[in-house]
Amino acid sequence: FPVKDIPTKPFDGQKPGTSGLRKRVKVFQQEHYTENFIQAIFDSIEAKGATLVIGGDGRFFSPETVQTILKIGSANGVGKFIVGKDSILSTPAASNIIRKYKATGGILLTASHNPGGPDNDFGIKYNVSNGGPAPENVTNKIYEKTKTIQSYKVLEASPIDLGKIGKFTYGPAEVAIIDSVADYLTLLEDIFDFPLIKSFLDSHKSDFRVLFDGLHGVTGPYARAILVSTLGLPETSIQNCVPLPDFGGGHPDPNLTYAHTLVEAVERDNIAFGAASDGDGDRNMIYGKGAFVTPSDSVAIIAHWAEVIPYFKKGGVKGLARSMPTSKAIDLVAQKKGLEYFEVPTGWKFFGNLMDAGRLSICGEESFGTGSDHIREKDGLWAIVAWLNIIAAANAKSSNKLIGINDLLNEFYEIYGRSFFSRYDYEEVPSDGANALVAHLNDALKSGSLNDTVHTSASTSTKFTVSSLYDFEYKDPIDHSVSKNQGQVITFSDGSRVVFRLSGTGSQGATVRMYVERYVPAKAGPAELGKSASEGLKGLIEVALEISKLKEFLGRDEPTVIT
Ligand code: VG1
Ligand code: CO
Repeated sequence: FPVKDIPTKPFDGQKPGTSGLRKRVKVFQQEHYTENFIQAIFDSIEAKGATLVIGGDGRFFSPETVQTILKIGSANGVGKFIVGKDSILSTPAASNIIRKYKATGGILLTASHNPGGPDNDFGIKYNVSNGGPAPENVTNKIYEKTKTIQSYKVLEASPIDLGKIGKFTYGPAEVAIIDSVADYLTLLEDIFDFPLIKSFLDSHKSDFRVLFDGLHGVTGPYARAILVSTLGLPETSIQNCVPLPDFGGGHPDPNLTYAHTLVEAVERDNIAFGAASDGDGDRNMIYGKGAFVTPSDSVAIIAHWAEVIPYFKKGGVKGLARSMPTSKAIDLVAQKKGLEYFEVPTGWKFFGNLMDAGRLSICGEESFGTGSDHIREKDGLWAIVAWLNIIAAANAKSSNKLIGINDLLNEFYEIYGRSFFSRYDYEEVPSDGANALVAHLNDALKSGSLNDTVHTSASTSTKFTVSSLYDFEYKDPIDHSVSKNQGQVITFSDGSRVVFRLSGTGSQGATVRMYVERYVPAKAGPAELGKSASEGLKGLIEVALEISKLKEFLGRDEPTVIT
């Protein structure tokens, strides 16, 4: 088979971030840019005879990139490609397929929740054989290769029709185009109590209506198969469920700001259970009429109720975990249940080793990411069906009044207390300002100048005393690898906490994230526990902004997004 060596030169900045390489589409469209990065992946793995899964969120530039991967991959000796029809595989579905068919790894074409289309973002991410994002030793290797690349290999073959399911030959390789949804549906049916959920939904057609919003990302076909075809909900229970290459011009991020199509419909139509997912299907938001579930609470509540989910009932819950900035609600569940629990850096790749070692079952991130060891990615629809399963089970236990989202939240707070949590994002700020903010906090860390200082909130008069300031560092308990500089943490004597971190998924400028958490014990009572997050955190946020001098450094009065 004719293989050509194409000469090229390295591009700067092909360093994978929190979740792969993400740049503007225009950057990927430069001659050799995408090819270089793909060759660097093949230079970093055992490509000869490999089986590779390919799919993504269907965003603009995906079909072209699938063909590029087929050409370069087969020239590098890949034996088999398993490709989602029309280049579509949600991130969790891809993780499942890598595991189920024992593939060497997978290449996911996604920039997740970032907007798509010719003027927006594209991304390429490599996942390893456990189905999870490549760990840092692999992504560092890929990056090193991109710095010295001199040529890439291509096989001259005509493009494959990605719209036809079946097995095809492609030079020396085999290409299997598969149904994007079928394996994932089977997976969820094995995990959850679908008959229980269905009978609950059937008997509450008018007082427990469901609405899922795909935000025109990849999850539309998955949600239709699960909610409509399997659980028997009406067509009207899903919206924006046709995947579009530009997500209909929207920002496919399931939070109160960007998922406004869901929020509005839920409020207008009195929907008891609303949910949304992001572009590539790994994030989720649970939002019913008058009820918003903070992701940090969501994972903790799923852990609290785990026994009603057949998968955990059968296999048990081995351990719990969260990313560092995520609130500590799940820690309290672990303590109560006597389970091991972990705090890892931001990004799903850090959970994989713990799961593979049989020490972690349920975990989550504050950034609308929830999941378990059924795969090695966070899983939006898994979390949504988990909530339906829990609500159905809670209602099966009590025959009196309908139990909804808010009842589960309140019950949880009464048992464990409440961790008020919020995140402020300052997007695309000048890198200089962001670096100066980090340096300012580092100075305080080194000199100890903030230790024991007392700060009073002007509006609430609450006093906060700094108890420590540190830079989060993680040593993986399994492979002992160390990840440094994962965020600066300020703790206060009342147990409150503020974290500052630079985003690793942006495609332009710098994005600063400020995370605030304040714990209120159960004994504080319903009035205190039932406050809104912004009320509960008002004083702490003022103090955090003052201590960090964030507004001065970033030149921004208000964050771009509050979640
Ligand atoms: C963000 C989130 C992080 C998440 C990551 C990937 O990263 O904060 O929690 O794991 O996105 O999610 P960062 O570095 O920008 O803070 V996804 O849905 O983009 O795969
Ligand atoms: Co995502």
